[in-house]
Amino acid sequence: MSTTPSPAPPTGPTGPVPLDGTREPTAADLAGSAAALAAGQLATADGTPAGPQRAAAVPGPDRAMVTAVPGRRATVALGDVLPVPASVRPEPGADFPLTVDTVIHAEPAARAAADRLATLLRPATGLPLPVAVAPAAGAITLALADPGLGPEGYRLDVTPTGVRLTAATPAGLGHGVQTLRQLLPAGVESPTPVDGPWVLPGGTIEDHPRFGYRGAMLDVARHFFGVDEVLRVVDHLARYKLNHLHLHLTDDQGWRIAVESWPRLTEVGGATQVGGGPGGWYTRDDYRRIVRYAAERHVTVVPEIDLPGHTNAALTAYGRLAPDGVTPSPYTGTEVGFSYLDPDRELSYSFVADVLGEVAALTPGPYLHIGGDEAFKVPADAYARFVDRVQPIVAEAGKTVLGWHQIAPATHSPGRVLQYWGTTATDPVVADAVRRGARVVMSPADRTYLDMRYTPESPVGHDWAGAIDVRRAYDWDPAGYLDDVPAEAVLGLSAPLWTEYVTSRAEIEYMLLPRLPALAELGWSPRDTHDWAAFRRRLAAQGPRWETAGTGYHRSPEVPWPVAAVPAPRVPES
Ligand code: TNX
Repeated sequence: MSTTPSPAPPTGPTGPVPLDGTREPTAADLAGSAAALAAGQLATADGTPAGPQRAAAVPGPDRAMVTAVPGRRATVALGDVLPVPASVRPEPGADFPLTVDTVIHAEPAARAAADRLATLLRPATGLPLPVAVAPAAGAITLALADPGLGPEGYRLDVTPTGVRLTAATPAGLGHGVQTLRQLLPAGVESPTPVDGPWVLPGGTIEDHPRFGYRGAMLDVARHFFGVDEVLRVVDHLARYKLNHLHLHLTDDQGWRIAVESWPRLTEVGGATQVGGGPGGWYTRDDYRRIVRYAAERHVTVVPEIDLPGHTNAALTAYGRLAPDGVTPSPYTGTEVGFSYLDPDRELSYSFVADVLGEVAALTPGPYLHIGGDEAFKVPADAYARFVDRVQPIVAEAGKTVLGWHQIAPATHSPGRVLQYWGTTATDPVVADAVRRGARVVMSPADRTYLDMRYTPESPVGHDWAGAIDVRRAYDWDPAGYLDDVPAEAVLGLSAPLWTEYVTSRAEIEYMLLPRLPALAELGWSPRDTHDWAAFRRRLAAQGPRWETAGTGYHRSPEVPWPVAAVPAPRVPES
């Protein structure tokens, strides 16, 4: 696949956009928003202040300032959650108001989820919301108790006398916490206290995901993004109940993960990026931090070491790995398909074993992604031999193979998963691999590629798979996309964000939002809830949430966004 250079961004009025949400951002706006984030002026998606202020204290309780207003009704309908829950039974009149006296009650096993809920709700509500082990009247209770909704499911009961969230696992509780957050008005995203009303709508939600694999990919190789940027992406995933973060850690332009046995990979191979900037890489501790932060939010990190192509950065670090033995120059362009590890040399395999062994040891999740795309210089038989040797190395490292669907022709290895990024509904080679036991994660480029422009006029992005606005991202079925691949073989979907032309946190968010929630809903919600008219209305309600949190997004004309109404700061009562 060749890549198309990004045209110059359109010129236009500049100003404090996209945060006022009234027009599409220009490239300059996106840069300005990035600067604000760097200065710690905006908030992270999970509601805590960004950047240097991330660790700042949650506002303390101030009883004089916070009063329950009797008779106030919930302002969000029980079903207005994204992704839409599997089952919603509203109970009008059974709303639950949060007050200064509201306690979050959690047994020790549910404590982490309770703390997360309190952390999400305290800044905007200004309520103390203490987390207690002892049961309390009128509490929000979180309990690990199996409601029979599967490993990620949860049940939420909201009554006037208390709220109860139950799930069989901490992940289920985590998803329920995200639902609770969305049932409060948009102001809940504010990093500082604002007016509510902080009232949860009455009724019962029973919810569980359609697919077990719901992911997004961030390419940190073409442009490098630091740990804080990655954590913020995790926040966006968790909010919409996505559970896998695929990190594209290596490519021609950069090697981004420290490998102790081959230290020059990062020292030399991590030193630049597209456009010639300084690049960067994750130390082992950086990577552990990402993995831990993601795990706390029930997101599994899937590391990708792209092999045998997309390896120029590795070859610049260790010229002896280069097929012709000649150390190549660092690459800062956007072409693909020119570099490769030699499938006919033993050194290639000891290198791969060292790297995959170290990355596996740092990764608690089950998958190692071995890439496999666009190895244009490697003949098909040599390529298949290479994959046949690398797959067992992954198994020896205790992991399951994930790879781009180009690895399909290779021998089946137990559990292996193909990530389909094609744009055609028919792929006999993939269908054959599935018959031999492979399963599939769907990433069709014309639906899920978050690096594609929304429209030809978008200021950022590729266009080789066409423009993808929200409806195009939403209106398809992951289980029905590929002919001759049965629904049972489809583990789910993942949305890749390649970053040849994405250079900042603001640009990441502009590309993610609002397509990420569209894809998240495809991954989570039952097929029979699929309804563009209802979806676009629920999606529209996310706009004020992003604006309140200081998160930029594409104001797609396909979505009936409300007129921007960022809540005013609360005026303390005298
Ligand atoms: C194809 S999708 C690629 C990447 C590019 C992307 C740009 C895939 C497995 N390979 O190398 O970054 O297109 O959209």
